[in-house]
Order: sequence, then structure tokens, then C-alpha cells
Amino acid sequence: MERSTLKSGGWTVESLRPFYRDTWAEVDLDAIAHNIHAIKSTLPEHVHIMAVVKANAYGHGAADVARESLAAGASILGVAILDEAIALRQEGIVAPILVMGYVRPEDVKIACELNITLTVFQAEWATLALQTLQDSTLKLHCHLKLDTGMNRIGMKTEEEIDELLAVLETTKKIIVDGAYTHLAKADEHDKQYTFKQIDRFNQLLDHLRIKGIDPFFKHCANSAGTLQYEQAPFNVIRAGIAMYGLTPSIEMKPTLPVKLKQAFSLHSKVTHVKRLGPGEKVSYGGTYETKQEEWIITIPIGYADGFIRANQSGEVLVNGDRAPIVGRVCMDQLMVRVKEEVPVGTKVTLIGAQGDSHISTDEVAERLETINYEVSCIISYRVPRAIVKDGKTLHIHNRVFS
Ligand code: PMH
Repeated sequence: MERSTLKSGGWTVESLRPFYRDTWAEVDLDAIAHNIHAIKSTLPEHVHIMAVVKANAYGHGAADVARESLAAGASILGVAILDEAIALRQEGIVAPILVMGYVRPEDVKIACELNITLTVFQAEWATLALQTLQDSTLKLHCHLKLDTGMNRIGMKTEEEIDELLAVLETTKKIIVDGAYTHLAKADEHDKQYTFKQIDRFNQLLDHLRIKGIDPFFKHCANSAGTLQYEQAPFNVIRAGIAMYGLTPSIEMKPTLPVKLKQAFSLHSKVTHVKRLGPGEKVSYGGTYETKQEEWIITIPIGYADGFIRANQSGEVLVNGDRAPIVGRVCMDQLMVRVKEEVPVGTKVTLIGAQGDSHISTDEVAERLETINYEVSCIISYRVPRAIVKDGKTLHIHNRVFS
């Protein structure tokens, strides 16, 4: 697919212009490559790595992470929605892409045209998809989704599978390249549920085989499944969070079999510095009151950047020291108390390292009472992503409007 053809269709994913604000995220592609190599080192040779780059690669930047992961040894890309797959094709990426979520049957043509693999799990859907394709010679490649205990999407029973196979038998237009399931509890210590899911997956694969379908790709493992279960890889694993250098759960952190490197960091620069006397109130609602004379700095990042209000209990790094956020986080700005005067323009790190100090994504997740997955995902489009490799910024993705 010619990039220019797509561009003339009016689709643009990212603009590549410079940014004019001192708040940015850094995405370390060397960390992505390191993590892919680390994951690969745990796997038998024949196992393919699907790099899960949905949700703009968990907020990191889908096209760059996709390219880097492919160069480092991934061979398939996984996304949630068709639009994400199209955006990757628009970026000139030709690797196999699997859309893991639901796609409307009336939209299968564009998937076929762009060689995008879809997930199929309903007989009715297949019937409607075939109607969409009836006047064309296009073929749809798909992976069947089997539900072994997540209860999200997928075929749970042999009967459902048989109904779908009855539709597929009538056509050569839907080609089954794979079958997969998703693990619900692979990141926990208790392994019983996951073993049950893997057993059920094997049963359903046997059923498919008996019915004459033995798809080449078979997969169930997310990062946790890959890192905790020898029997999970089959011949593809789907790596998301571990590729970004984070543990799938806090529970798993002490027993991770490989050393991962966090790829995402978040930075800003001081815009204003002041010395306040005792008893001064800071930010909306005046919820923070100075106890003595204090240095208060202002940082141009706020909840509209995805640095949400719940961060007000947190710390940032200034000159390598931890400093508390004080008062409410505003839409575009927040305030921090520092020990001594610092010049306007001083770098502030909200996630990542400064010298020996480090604020991990896990720390921010704990502060926000959420999981590490969510932290980079919610850093908004308004925060430019600087894509870094070999210590150099390759380019900057910047969108002021979503
Ligand atoms: N496969 C599927 C079908 C997924 O939904 C996900 C992540 C992955 C693989 C990758 O998982 P990992 O990041 O743990 O390696 N999906 C989600 C989700 O729906 N909510 O959080 C993560």
C-alpha cells in the first residue's frame, strides 16, 4: 500500500512538527529492543513474538514501537481495533497485523485490502462478512478466538465452533491462520485457573483438529503467561506490558525471570519560581497551606495531559531530589515545593530517572491506585512523545488536538 494513496485519503496519524512546550514524554527504543530480546531469550526458537501495540503502544507511540519491536525480533503486531491497524499500514508497516477486538462485518473489505488479519468468533458475523465480500475476489485472513475463562470475546463451546465452521466450509474467502485464547489470571501466584484455561484451550484445539481445522498459529500467552508458564507459548506469544519494560503485576515482580527496562519517562521544565511566606494557600481550593517560608515552583503539566488530579499526593524529581506536589493539580499546571530556589527552565521528571533517583511507573500506578498499564496509556495526545534511540531523539510526535 502506497503511503501517498492513504495520505490522499485524508488520514493522518501523527504530525512530525517540533513542539513549543516544555513538557514531553520520552520513549526509549533501546529499552523496547532490550525487552524483546529478554522475552525472546525465555522462549523456544520456533515461537513468534506478537508485539502488542494497541492503544498507541500503551501510549508510547505505535509506529515507532512497532518498527523497533520488529527489528528486535517480533514478527507480528497486535492491535485492538481496525483503525489502529490501518494507521500502522499508513505508516508503511507491512508486517502481519492481528486485530484482536471486534470489527464490524461491513468493514472487512478494507482489512482484506490492507492485508490485516481479523479475529473471528461468531457464525453470524462470518455470514455477514461473506456478504460484504460477495462481489469481490478479496480474501479475509483470520484467527479464531476461543474463550477459555476470560468471558470477554470468543467461542466458549464446541457447538459455537461447529456453527462457525459450518459457515467457513461454504467458502474459500475466509482463511483461518490461527486460533487463540486470552488468559485472565496469569499474573497471579495461584496457577490453577491458568492451567485450567490452557487445558481447555488444548481441548478446543483438538476439537478444531477433529473437524479438519489445524491453524498454523496457536497462542494464549500475554506477558505474564509467557514469563510464568512453560506450557503457555504454543507458537506465538503476545507481549504487551513486558515489552514496555514493566511487570504484569506487582505480585510477579520478585520472580520475573528477566530484567526489563522501562521505556517510558515523563518530563517538564519549571515555568515559575516564588518564595511564599507562611500561611499562603496554593492552587484551587487552597487545600495546601505553607507552614513556613517555602520555595514553590510551577510545572506546565496538568490533568488535561493525563497527569490526573489523583497525582496530588505524589512526588517529582528536581535536580535529582524528590519534591512533593502541593495543592490541587490544575488542567495545565501543577505546583511543587522545593528545598531551595531553582531557575526557571530547570528540568523536572515526573516519571523516570534523574541521577540516582527514580520515580517508576509502578510508583505512579500505586499512587493512583491503578495498574502500571494505565499510567502511560492516559498520558494524553497533548504531551509530545520524543522517540529516543542510542541516546538521540529520532523524532517527536506532537498533536495538539486529538
Ligand atoms: N493479548 C490480548 C488479547 C490482550 O488484550 C492484551 C492486553 C495482550 C495480549 C497483552 O497483554 P500484556 O500487556 O499483559 O502482555 N490487554 C489488556 C487489556 O485489555 N487491558 O489491559 C491489558
